[in-house]
Amino acid sequence: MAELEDLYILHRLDQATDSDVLIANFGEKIEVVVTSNGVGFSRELLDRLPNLKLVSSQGVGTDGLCVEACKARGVHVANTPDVLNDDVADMALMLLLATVRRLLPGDRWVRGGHWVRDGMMPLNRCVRGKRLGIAGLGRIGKAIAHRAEAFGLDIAYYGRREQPEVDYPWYDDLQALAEDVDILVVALPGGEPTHRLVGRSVLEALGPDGYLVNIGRGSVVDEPDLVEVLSSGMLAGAGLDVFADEPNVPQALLDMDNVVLQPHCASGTEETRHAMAQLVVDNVAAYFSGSPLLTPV
Ligand code: 8YV
Repeated sequence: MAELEDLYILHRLDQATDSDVLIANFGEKIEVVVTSNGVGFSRELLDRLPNLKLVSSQGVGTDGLCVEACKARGVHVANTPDVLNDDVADMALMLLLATVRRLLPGDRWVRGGHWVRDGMMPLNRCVRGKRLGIAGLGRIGKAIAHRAEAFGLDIAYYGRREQPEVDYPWYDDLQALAEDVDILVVALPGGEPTHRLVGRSVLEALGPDGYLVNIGRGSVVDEPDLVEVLSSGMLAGAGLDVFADEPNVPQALLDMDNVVLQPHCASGTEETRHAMAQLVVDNVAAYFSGSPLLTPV
């Protein structure tokens, strides 16, 4: 924000007491919009900014942005890929290990005095040798696979296309992948093509000894189905950083001991959020200097 404030005339929609008045007064002047995928950029707002040239958005996801409508009008869109791959992949492995090895119940066992009163806590499950399915082997999916190899997991992936340079087995059918693996990590983007792709049939295919980890988008998982399979013991556990209706998480998930929850913070380290913010600003600078965007969508 300091860099933007220094270099440009900003009209802050996020601070406006009346956003309609702000848009009515300045809408015609706006050349660049800075936003995040979480805040989003709607078709409605696009229609009110007749001279817009660029939307520079923080986040790799573009499901909150009206990308097609922008492109149709010749408005460029930039996002912030790559700089967050490592943090998001770390979160995936952290959730996977925390869920399967029951990190939080272990922590509570110590704090609650059970160790002293009841002795060792019940045994949990081993990660090494388990089969891991990665739904979405993009840049983040590959960073997850790289880490998972070090933990001795046996990897396969689901995606629309086979990647010939990748050695892991490819599945074009998510349910078939779920049938063959013990743990499914969702690293798919949000949006219409992936909406509720992970529903009851996929979750049941993972089975009562199976685990789900989601660091992609909450919209990819059918959340009521997930609650049902977890409640009925048809799935062993889940590690979730993203949800269908953030920041609201179903009470049933909050009450479950076999679920690890995070507040959509996989990229939420100071270093990575700084790198993402810098990329947002650098894309704006590239536009104003007439250079190609660094990370166009
Ligand atoms: C951010 C994300 O938390 O990059 C993404 O798509 O989901 C996260 O890194 C989100 O963009 C909010 O800024």
